[in-house]
Amino acid sequence: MSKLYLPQRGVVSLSRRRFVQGLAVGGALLGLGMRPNLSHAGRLRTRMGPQVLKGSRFDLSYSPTAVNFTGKDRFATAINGSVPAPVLRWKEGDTVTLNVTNNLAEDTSIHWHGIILPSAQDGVPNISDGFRGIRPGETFSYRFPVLQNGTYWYHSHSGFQEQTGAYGAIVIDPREPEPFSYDRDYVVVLSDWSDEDPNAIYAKLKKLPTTTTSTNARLVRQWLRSSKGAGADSGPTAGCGTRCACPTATSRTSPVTPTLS
Ligand SMILES: [Cu+2]
Repeated sequence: MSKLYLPQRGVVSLSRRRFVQGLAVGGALLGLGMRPNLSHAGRLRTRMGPQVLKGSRFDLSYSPTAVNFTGKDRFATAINGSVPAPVLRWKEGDTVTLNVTNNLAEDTSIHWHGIILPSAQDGVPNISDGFRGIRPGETFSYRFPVLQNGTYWYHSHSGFQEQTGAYGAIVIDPREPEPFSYDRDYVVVLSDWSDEDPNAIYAKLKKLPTTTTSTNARLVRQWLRSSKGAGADSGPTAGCGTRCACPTATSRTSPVTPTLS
């Protein structure tokens, strides 16, 4: 289910009606795949998209939060009760402090995607210098200078927490004012949602025959054969897209871009 978020205007998507319906969810939420720590469980707080938090000190907290995007009650991994997580607005040249509290029943983390920072602050458990993740009940303080400007995002780097809602946008205002004027600044976050346990989805992905090297190699050979007759501009998608005569590709529900991985 695709969702489009405009933080200052609310949720705009095909699922809007159901999303808004879902915000009224409460009460019994049983049989869910995420096994949330119910003592910290909350309800999705934002009706109008995520909050925008501004400044140099931020308090972020993870908690399982009741959502209903599709008509089914589920738990998401929310940050400050919000999916997507709050938009963080930083200023180039500032030093930011981000206190991240873990109210989940499992370890968590935040990775600052695309941000130039010391390795110890990068937030990838067991890869970032000395960072082992944030244990349940703990608060970890990230602190680093903001050396760039632009639009980025942040997300959990633990388990499937990102897939279940733990992601948000970062907007870094430049040190010098922009050389153009505008009336309003919008941040668009695109994501998708499945009611299915992401572990179950992952297990199935690993079993799809298309993920095997031999199948991919066969697709590449088919594409090479078909692209010979289709002209030099044909790429893999053009060769195996919706109008492709390739029997393997036409039996699929979406265009296939063969990769050897
Ligand atoms: Cu990332």
